[in-house]
Amino acid sequence: MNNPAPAISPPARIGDHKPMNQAVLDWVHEVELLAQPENIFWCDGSERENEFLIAESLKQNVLIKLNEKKAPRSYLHRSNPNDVARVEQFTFICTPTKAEAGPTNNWSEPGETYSKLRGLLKGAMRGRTMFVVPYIMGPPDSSLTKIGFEITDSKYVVLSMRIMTRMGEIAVKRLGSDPKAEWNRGVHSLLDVNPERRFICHFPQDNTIISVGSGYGGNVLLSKKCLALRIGSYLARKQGWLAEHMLILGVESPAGKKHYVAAAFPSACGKTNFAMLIPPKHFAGWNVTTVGDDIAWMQIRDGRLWAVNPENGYFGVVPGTSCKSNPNAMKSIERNTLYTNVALTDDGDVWWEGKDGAPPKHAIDWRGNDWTPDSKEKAAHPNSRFATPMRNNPVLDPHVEDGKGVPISAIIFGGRRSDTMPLVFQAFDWEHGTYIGATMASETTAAATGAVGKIRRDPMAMLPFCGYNIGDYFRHWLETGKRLTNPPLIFHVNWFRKSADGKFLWPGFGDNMRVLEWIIDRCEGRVGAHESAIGHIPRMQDLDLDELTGVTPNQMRELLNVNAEEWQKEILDHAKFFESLGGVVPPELEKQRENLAARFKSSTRA
Ligand code: GTP
Ligand code: SPV
Ligand code: MN
Repeated sequence: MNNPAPAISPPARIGDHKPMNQAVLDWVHEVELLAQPENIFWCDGSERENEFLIAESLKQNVLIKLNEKKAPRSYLHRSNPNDVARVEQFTFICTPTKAEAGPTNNWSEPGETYSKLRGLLKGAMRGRTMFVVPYIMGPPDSSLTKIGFEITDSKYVVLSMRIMTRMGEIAVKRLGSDPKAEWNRGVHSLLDVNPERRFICHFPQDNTIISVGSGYGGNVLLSKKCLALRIGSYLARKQGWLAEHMLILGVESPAGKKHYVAAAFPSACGKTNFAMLIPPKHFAGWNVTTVGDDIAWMQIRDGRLWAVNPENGYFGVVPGTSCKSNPNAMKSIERNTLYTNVALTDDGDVWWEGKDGAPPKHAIDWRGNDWTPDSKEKAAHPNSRFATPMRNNPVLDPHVEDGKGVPISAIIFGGRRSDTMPLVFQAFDWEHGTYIGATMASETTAAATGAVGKIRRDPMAMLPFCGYNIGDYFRHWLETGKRLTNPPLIFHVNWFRKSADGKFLWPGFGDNMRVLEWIIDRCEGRVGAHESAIGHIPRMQDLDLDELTGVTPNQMRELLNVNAEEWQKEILDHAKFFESLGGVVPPELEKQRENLAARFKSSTRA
């Protein structure tokens, strides 16, 4: 459990890698005076340091070593049961005015928030080691790449940051000694891991993040949602680029033509799986490669959008991962993997619901209790995760380190919708695509605390991650479109439509290649579609459905159907959502809704 562990004393030369930059030194000193740690550990990201920290973590029960034969160099961490997911209700954007944070964010006044956090951090690291973790987000030679420093009192955070970011010496070198250089300040303390003292606060104007009271994932790996998305989106608007909650994949046709696609699905809605897709047998010669599985930073060059993955590893949902659903993920997590909140088998291996083979007769569940197949509780937490280096991925794209990024041919939005949304449709143009993204909705998942399965609007899958006013974010999308002479085509997909008896209509996973092929063919202008009120939809004959099993022609019609009644409700709900944002939505998008409603009227008349 990530309860506070005592300070550690490293051997000489480990933990003394101080940067030259006076601004960093001053800031670390300031936090030291406040938090009063027993000692300071300056990380360099070396193998030697990593081995030392793993050994300490094993001694202090922060990690459990897994069976070296079954899961080489892999470890299990159990987080506090009160701390197993992102906490949106405790996440704040602290801009000078509430209007800058906008209607979708929790806002709190920066001055008051700093004082409250200072109060909580006062003496918080007494008896503990304070780690300073330098890291960069993005390939080393990208102009988009950002530098961050995270101070933390959690070894689990340090070990995870080493997987998830390019950590250590590389960041210190890149920063250099210029006291005015741009870098992100991140302060994290576990405190006493109590939800009553759990706050994830962002100060975009100061490029600062302070996170207290949690030891889990997106709350504490400050590189990820906090920097790469919340602060990132704020910087992106200011600097004219896009920071998005999107996977990036490469897809190569048998003829050898390659496209890159970025896709925004909300948390636990299929990004990692789509990014590692293995095409079905029928698609021999097609190849899908992964650039990123969660976050895309995109800039305009030559009138096109070019994307880089700022991360260095995958923090993926474990349950449901199997050799059937995602063989590439299974290969990626065979070794060097840090698991959080999965079950431990009696032979020191990991197990979770949905893993291949029969469940173990006995295991220790994610809380550390005995578990058998008869137990009522799940063995692995539904939001249990793996952290694994992206270099483990057998289908890692060769351009993942390319600083100029990969050119994006298509952007896909998608969500978990049991009705209304067809399998796939294409926007008429960028502005219409922006509307589709702005109004997308999805069922909530276990990735955040709170109810699961509740439909909510989640614009561009960024509802929990947009670090400024959502109206300005929509405006930024519209303006970006105007600067693109060769914009990506925009699509919407739904792998999760259900039949009347509550079963998924679409097999998903590898078979999503059938939809991806149509998308690529649309980009190349060589496949047809039906022009419906909501956009271009493939007719049955436009999709390659050969050798598709388990979907009847009737089910296929249902998957592609636009039900006018459901869409009347949907459009009303778009209107309600825009209204709830209190007047920040750009008029172009209001107009898009009117056009959509009008297209339905004229199609029923026709
Ligand atoms: P975050 O890491 O939270 O951002 O999640 P993600 O968007 O990367 O989602 P991920 O790929 O991990 O999938 C989440 C859940 O959706 C898993 O339980 C998957 O098994 C399931 N899933 C993914 N793709 C499909 C699909 O095509 N069809 C169905 N039915 N389920 C899917
Ligand atoms: C998400 O919730 O979208 C995640 C997991 O990718 S976390 O890093 O915890 O935010
Ligand atoms: Mn995510």
